[in-house]
Amino acid sequence: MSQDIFVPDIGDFKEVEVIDVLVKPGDRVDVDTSLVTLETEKATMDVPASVAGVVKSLAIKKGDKVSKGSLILQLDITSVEAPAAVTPPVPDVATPPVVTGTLPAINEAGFAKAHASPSVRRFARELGVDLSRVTGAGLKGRITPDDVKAWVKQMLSGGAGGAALPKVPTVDFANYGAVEVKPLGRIQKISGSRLHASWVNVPHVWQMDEADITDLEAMRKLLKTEAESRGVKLTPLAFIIPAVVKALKQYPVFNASLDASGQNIVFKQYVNIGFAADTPNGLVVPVIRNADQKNLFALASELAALSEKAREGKLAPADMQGGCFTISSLGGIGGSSFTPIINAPEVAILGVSKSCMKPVYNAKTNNFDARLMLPFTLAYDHRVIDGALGARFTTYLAKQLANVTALLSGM
Ligand code: CAO
Repeated sequence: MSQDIFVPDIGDFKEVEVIDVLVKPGDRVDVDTSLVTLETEKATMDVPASVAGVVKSLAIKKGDKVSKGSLILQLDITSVEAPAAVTPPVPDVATPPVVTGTLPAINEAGFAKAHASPSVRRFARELGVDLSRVTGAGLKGRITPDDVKAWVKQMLSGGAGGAALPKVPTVDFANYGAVEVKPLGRIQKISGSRLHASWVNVPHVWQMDEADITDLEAMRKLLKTEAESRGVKLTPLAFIIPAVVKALKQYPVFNASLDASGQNIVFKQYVNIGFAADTPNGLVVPVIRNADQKNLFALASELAALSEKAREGKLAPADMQGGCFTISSLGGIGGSSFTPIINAPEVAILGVSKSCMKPVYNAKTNNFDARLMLPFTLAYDHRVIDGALGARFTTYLAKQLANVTALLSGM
């Protein structure tokens, strides 16, 4: 049986150039194997296979222009046998991990403009190398694989001014019992390198607080029927987003980023909120654009639609771009608090945990009242935001969440 593979939703781009065809007839591909590389004026992107199979025929060639829905190739999906139940070979323990030191975060705009072939771009991505920092020794300054390797070596030896990180010991786990080795998924590789870049480049501070959401929860229950009649599920996140929007408007530096030079703060005049979504393929961050212009039900329905698209692996690159601030909610799962990693170059992220009933002291009655409290943690970039502002932001946010009437009347 054969299946046609088309160009997925690639955002607003049309007539995008195919700069590389990465497979040929007869090649076996797995889910997520990159098939072709497309280049817009802003970035290059790989189109991965959505199913496994053997390439039967190609419908496009290098240099062609394609848009969403263009046929890429035909896959024979019957000839793919179930993977044999064998233990993949354990990597040679003598092989050192490729990158163990600190590399600066990738500047996406600079990376897209770098003069390098798709294979060099892929190589650089795997290593987490920002191509905009690499000097090309090839023809007309083209960056070669050797340039990338030399740059990494220089960085790891502290040649660029920073000392290399100490290495984690390499262990041959197979010496101690049976093991099974599985490669990281495509999304895990991308998010892993981004999270690592943020972890080593951004001085994080975590500010914890909790909000009294007793009235918010009562309102959510009250609006549930209306929401259901509109086909929308109202989860706490739909209320947390507008509260965050208000806090971002009150403290605009949280809705900002450092520019590539690290010398200027870019204040964004729009409010796009990303939210971490847990999917079978890994962590993704879809973005709700112009969240400040959407009401509760619109936010709830966009949340549900984007979450579903994320879980089905159908998010287009544009669905995950342009975020200003991210919310990571583990409230539906559990845990009393956690310390999220900033989705750099954003400067802050909110981690939300599971709400629970707690005794809260009431000074008026000199009693303890049972209140529903929502624990949350704000992580912020200390290069841009000072501690006092961090605490002001969380205090303000808790106030917005506690006063649901005011929160909804402002929408
Ligand atoms: N406290 C208590 N209950 C909560 C809650 C909270 N803070 N947040 C959600 N819930 C409840 C919801 O009300 C819902 O219960 P009901 O069905 O009874 O109403 C249930 O938990 C499930 O909610 P949900 O998780 O499906 O919906 P959501 O809008 O809150 O979240 C999404 C959507 C996509 C954020 C979530 O599904 C998800 O993927 N969370 C994981 C994010 C993640 O992995 N973060 C870590 C990133 S760092 O590695």
